[in-house]
Amino acid sequence: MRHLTAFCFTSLLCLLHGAPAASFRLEMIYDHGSTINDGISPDNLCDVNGTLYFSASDGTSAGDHGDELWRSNGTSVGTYLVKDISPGTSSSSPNDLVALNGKLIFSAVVGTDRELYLHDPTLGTTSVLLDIRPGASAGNPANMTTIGNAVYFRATDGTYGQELWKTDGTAAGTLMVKDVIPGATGSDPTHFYGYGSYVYFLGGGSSNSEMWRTDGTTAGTALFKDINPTGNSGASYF
Ligand SMILES: [Ca+2]
Ligand SMILES: [Ca+2]
Ligand SMILES: [Ca+2]
Repeated sequence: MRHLTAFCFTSLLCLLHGAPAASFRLEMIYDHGSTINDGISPDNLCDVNGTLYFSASDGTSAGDHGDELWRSNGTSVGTYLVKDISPGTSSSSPNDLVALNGKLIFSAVVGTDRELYLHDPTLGTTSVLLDIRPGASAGNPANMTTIGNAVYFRATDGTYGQELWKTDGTAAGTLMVKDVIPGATGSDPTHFYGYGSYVYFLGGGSSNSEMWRTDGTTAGTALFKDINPTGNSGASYF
């Protein structure tokens, strides 16, 4: 059993199946290869209405797909590659997977262009939600956090630097909330946390990193507390 457990964690995708009296059964549901180093290394796990989405690599040899978006319903037959976003052995390296109203939002990279993606399980589609930084340059969306009916994150459109963005899962509803530091310098918001009617986060940029909050509007985004008036408080992990 110890051998099986170690093998599972290093080489296979495993799920814990619930059983009465708080006991669990560890079961192998997917086996990509016969050697212990031939694992798919699932990461970035995210539950969307009972389906587990994750990033994994089936290898980089001819016929493999690299690190791409996978899904599992807890069965072997229901565990498979969702889409080879970066075609062939190159990796799209899906990251920051979050669920929003039954859909999956994440970032992926093709070439050097990491952008915001949407997977719709109902339609079976996986595509760029918005090319935040138009063209081949990367918008680099990151720190995606679902709060209510929106996902908050940071990104750059190439003009305003890394600033606060949000999306409702539509292209039209994906927008920069506020250019906190006017112009090309980014305020680099992180650590989004919903509380009451607001989203609290660490923002303000590298020279004045403090506790901010937003109600999702430009006018409603402001410094909440200047904890260290002479420097960075670095307020985080709310
Ligand atoms: Ca690929
Ligand atoms: Ca782009
Ligand atoms: Ca800016």
